[in-house]
Amino acid sequence: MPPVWLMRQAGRYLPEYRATREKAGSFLDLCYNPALAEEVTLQPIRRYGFDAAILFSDILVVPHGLGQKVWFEEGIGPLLDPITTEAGLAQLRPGLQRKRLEPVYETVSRLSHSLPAETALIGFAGAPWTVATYMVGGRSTADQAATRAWAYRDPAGFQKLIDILVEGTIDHLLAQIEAGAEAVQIFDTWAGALPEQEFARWVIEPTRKIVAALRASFPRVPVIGFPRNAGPRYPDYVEATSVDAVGLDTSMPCGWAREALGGKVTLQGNLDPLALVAGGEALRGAASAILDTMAGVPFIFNLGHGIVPQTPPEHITELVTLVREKR
Ligand code: 1CP
Repeated sequence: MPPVWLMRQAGRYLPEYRATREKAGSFLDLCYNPALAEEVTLQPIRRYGFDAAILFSDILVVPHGLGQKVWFEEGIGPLLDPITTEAGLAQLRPGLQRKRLEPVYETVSRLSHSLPAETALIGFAGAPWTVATYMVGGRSTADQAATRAWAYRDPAGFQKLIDILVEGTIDHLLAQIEAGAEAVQIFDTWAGALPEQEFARWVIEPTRKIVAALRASFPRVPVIGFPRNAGPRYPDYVEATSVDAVGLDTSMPCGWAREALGGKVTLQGNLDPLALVAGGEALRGAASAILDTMAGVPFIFNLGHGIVPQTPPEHITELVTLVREKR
């Protein structure tokens, strides 16, 4: 009987999201408007009755809260004033400016009252490595080259950026939990870009520190890790970080994940977002295969990455019905 929610379940595929987004002005204005951010978090819950709501925000509010210039350009995505050397870290303030992010925590607090009692509220942050790729690259990059190059050229300098992000991320997640988040997810979208040694240093170690700090204050709040495209390194990640649950990306064979991790950690995933776009037999076949493979181990049905804007909203109704009929 798996619970179901979907990554990027609030977003541009929903007409009601597009309408609210227009009202808000810029994307960051929406993230920092508690009434409107609450509204877009609730929209997919009203439509589909998912078992969990994920806070509407973005991973890039953390660099913004650290003082970096961040803005969103229509058709491009996030843009940042890049930091590419240790000297560039002087742009940042000494710690997370909670004041700047106060509207985000107010959104969480509102949601903890407005969500139905049976709907879990998930807070989130980007993992330090993934957030660093945007801070250093200045935007979304295909291969995270500038960030990987800095990490090789000057590991001690790059470590300082990661340390700032570890502290800021702990602070940001603690504030969300204090405001009412019942679980948190750490998104490491670009984890798969790193070779083994680098993966241990820049993906596993920072995440381990974050999980340990959260657990010290809130031992019962589950932490979901999402080391996207980490492939055969998933078991090391799970073991070393001690996350409670792990999000499987689309490329991960469910049978392999079940064999390696089933029962040790809750598994979450991993329908291809494009199967959701296609709908029909492709969707039913792919979703059923996942549900059949994961039957009997702790499992949360989700996508292997986020919903894409061209997804027909009615395909999600079909998916949720299918997951629930399997119960
Ligand atoms: O114009 C719009 O409305 C912007 C689209 C959009 C949305 C809906 C962006 C810009 N961010 C979001 C919200 C968002 N982002 C959520 C809200 C909750 C939900 O899931 O419904 C979450 C959890 C995120 C997380 C996020 N932002 C990640 C990690 C997860 C992932 O998808 O890999 C990343 C990498 C970002 C950065 C980001 N924000 C937005 C864009 C276009 C990007 C760049 C993505 C890229 O590099 O391809």
